[in-house]
This record gives sequence, C-alpha cells and structure tokens, in this order.
Amino acid sequence: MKMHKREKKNTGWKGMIVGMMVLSLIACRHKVPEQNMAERSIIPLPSSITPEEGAFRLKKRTVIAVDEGNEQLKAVGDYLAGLFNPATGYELRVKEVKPSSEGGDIRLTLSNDAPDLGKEGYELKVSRRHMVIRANTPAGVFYGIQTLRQLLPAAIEKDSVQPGPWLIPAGTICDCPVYEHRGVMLDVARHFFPPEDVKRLIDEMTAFKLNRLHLHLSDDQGWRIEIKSWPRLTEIGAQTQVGGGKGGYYTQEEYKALVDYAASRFITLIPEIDMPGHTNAALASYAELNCDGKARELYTGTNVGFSTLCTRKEEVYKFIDDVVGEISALTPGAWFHIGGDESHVTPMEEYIPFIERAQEIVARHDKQVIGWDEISHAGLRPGTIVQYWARAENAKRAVEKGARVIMSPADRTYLDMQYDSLCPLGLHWAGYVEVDQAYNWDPTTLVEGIGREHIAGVESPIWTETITNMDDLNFMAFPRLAGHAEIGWSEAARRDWDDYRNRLGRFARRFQAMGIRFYHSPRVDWQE
Ligand code: NGO
Repeated sequence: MKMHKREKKNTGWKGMIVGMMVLSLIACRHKVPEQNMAERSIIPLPSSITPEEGAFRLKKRTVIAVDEGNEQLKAVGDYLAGLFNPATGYELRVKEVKPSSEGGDIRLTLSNDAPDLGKEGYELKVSRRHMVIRANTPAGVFYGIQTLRQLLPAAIEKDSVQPGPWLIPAGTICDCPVYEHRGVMLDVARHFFPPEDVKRLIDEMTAFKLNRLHLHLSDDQGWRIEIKSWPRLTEIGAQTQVGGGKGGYYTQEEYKALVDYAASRFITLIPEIDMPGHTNAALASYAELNCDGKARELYTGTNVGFSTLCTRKEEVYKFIDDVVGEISALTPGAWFHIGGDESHVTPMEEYIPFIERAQEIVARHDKQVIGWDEISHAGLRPGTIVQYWARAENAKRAVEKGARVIMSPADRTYLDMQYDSLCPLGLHWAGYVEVDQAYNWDPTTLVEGIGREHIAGVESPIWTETITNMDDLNFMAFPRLAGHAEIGWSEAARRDWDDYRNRLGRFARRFQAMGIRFYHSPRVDWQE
C-alpha cells in the first residue's frame, strides 16, 4: 500500500516536471524571434531570395559534408568550420562524402548542371534539417558561405563563445556577380602596412565577396617589395614613408605568403609598380635611373607628379624587366599593374613609347597589363585594362582603342576622400564622398560611351597619405566599401539607395562584431 502511494506521488511529481519542461520548451520556442530569410541584412544583395517557413539550427553535432576527392572544396569546408567555431564554441566536423550523396547537415557540393551560376555564383538552400550550397566552383561555394554567415546573428562574427541560438532562416538564395573584377587597392607606399594588416584587410574583403587586391607597391615615398637583383630598392628606398616614419617592405617570402593567404579566400593579388612617375624611392636608391645620373633624396612629403625614370636610358628598361620578372614569378594571378599616372615631368613624346615598351616587357613575363587611365595616350596591347580614376576622356579613349576598363572614379570610389568637411582623415581634392554618393551610381551610365561590355569591374582605392593604421583604414573604408562591393556584385536594376540604407543600418552590429571601426554616417539609421 505504502509503496503504491509513494509511486502515485512520484508519478505526480514526474508529471509536473514533464509538464513544466513542455511549457518551458513552448516558452523557449516563443522567445526565438520569427526567422525570415528575406529580412536578413545581406550585403551585397543576392540575385534572388525565396523565404520559407522554419529555420535550420546550427548545433554542436552539425556535420559539414563536402564532395570527396576535391582538396579545394575540403579546404572551403574547413574554412567554414573555422569561421563558426570561435563564436559557437563548437568543433564542427568536416567529412568527405560521395559527390552524389546527400550526407551531412551542411552539404557543400559542386554541381555541373547549373550554367546560370557561372564561375562565382552559388545556390543556397536551407530547410529545417538540411542545408546545401551548390556551385560550379569552390569559389562559388565560398561565396555561398559568405551569405550563410550573414544569415546568422551578428554575434557569429565574434571571436569568443556567444550564447546563440544559431538559427538560419529557411529558404533559397540564387546568386551570382555582375562583374568579374571586384577590387580594393591598398597604397602601402605612402604608409607601409605589415603583412598582418594586409591579411586583416583580405578577411574583411572576403565578407563582401570581393576578389582582387591591388597592392600599390612603390611610389615617391617608398619601395615596398624585395627585388633580389636590385637590393638597394629596399636597403634605401624602403626606409621611410610619408611623415618620415621608418617605412618597411615585404620580403619575397612574405609576399608569397600573402599571395597564398589571399588565394585561400579566392582573392587574387595584383602587384603595382608605378612608372615612369611616382618613382622617387627608386631614383633615390639607384643613381643610374636618373637622366643626370644623380641619386635623389628620399622624400616624405605628399606632392605628386615631380619624379620620372629616365625613359631614354636602356638600363631603365633592364631595371623594369628585372623588377617585373621577379614580381611576376611570385604572382600566379594574370595581371601586372604599371601605374602610369601623373607623370607630369615626363614629356608626352617620351611617355608614349615608354608605356608601350613597358607593356611589352609585362607581356614577355606572361602577364596582362593594367594601368591608370593616362596610359590610354599610348598604344594599348590587346588585353590591356585601363583603370579609370580621373579623366573620362582618357577612359573613353581606352575603350576606343579596344581596352576594357576598371571603374575607380575618385569622386565615388576613392576611400581616402573625406566623408564631409569634418572628417578627421583623408583628402578632398575630388570632393566629399558621403555613403550615398559612394553607393548611388551605376558603372554602365557613368561615362558616355562606356557600357557594360567595356567594364571589367569596380575597384576602391585606399591611398594612404593620411592613413597610418588599420583602425583609421577601416574608418575610411567602411561602410563605403560595402556599397562598392554591392555595385560590383548585384544587378544595378535591383539596387536602391533606400533599401540599401536600411540593410546597412542593420549591419552596424555585424561591423562591430567583426571589430571594424566604421564611420557612423548621419545619412543612415544605425541600429546598434
Ligand atoms: C591620385 C594619385 C595618387 C594619390 C591619390 C590621392 C592616382 C591614380 N594617382 O590617384 O598618387 O595618392 O590620387 O587621392
């Protein structure tokens, strides 16, 4: 009897406990906000988003499955685990499965039946239990992961364990970029940025699906890459910077490591050696590069247009051949940038043959030339790309000569331009560039006569006369760079300033979680 009573009592308790658990579970469920894929703030805006009900929950036991036998895809799987592990505190497992199999919870797969996705597009399908990112290439899968990242709460970006829950709203995203060239240029000559900083920038670019990093490796104030056959370039030419600081340079080993780091994030490095102007650091290192045979003094100011290689000397072409050769050997990418801007002290009759010869040298090292828009004064080799920054007539002339154009109009894309007259950093020779001015334009309608078919893409230069560290660099780059990334990736017809402004405002927490100090433009309602 007694036994029976006790059992009865126990059942009562158990019932209550179970009841409370059920109730708290229901309450818990209610605490989780509705998940809607279309309401997530994704930058750049994907081509299409079709939301469905429910959400996928990232758990400790979630398995990432990749097609077996593809090293690059496996690396992308590992990258994904590495991206989510710090904030979740999980150790997500990556396993290889037969390409045709469904296996795993997050499936990363290459499919050959989606020609619409091109080389960089992807399809991301999320349901309650399963998620698939499908693309034609590992790069496409990688970009799908960047979108997935933005479907999770901003806290996923933090590098310490956060509470979660890690819900990804269900639905389908199909997405591919408009332009193949989506770049950033970093001037490491005016102020040197060590490899860690460049890696940091690469990681930031990655989140916005940018794919080219152009490094401005030489200028009047500094030479920043080791050239074994011309050692004084770094022994002398690298030893200072704007304002007289100690400068610096990348050894070839370090440069190679940057190339590899960028490649692991599907970013191609484009080296630039500016010539014939912007060469004071080289002219200070080797007297023979000057027409008068006298080495110049090192320069730490910010004037432009006063220096030139001696275009009439044969040894100058030997110098260029050696430099282009050594750097090309470190560069798996297809391009070599020869600068060519603001050569104000090189007579035009010398500038033209010089640029033509420089293009031949680059071609001999199997690279394709990129140059600032002034190079369109010269004959252009097939395949040469011209980077429009200042003069529309130069860009138009380039297109008439059959070249394609990278769009870097200073009054829209220069990240060193001040936001407004109160901006503590930057220049304003091209005007003030607020966030809407940076976003609200279409590369295909900017210059008459330059249309979609002539445009390789968009690039945002970060000139560093006034920028000395990563925090300041981020402040000038963000949020404008996010807008440029969207111009490069998303269809112009789908882009709209009000919609973007809204998404950007909701992106504030993500910038913070990523440790990006950004400019709080008064034209955006920041939701922090
Ligand atoms: C110009 C100039 C650079 C300056 C920059 C500053 C180009 C292509 N050349 O852009 O040397 O650093 O402006 O905004």
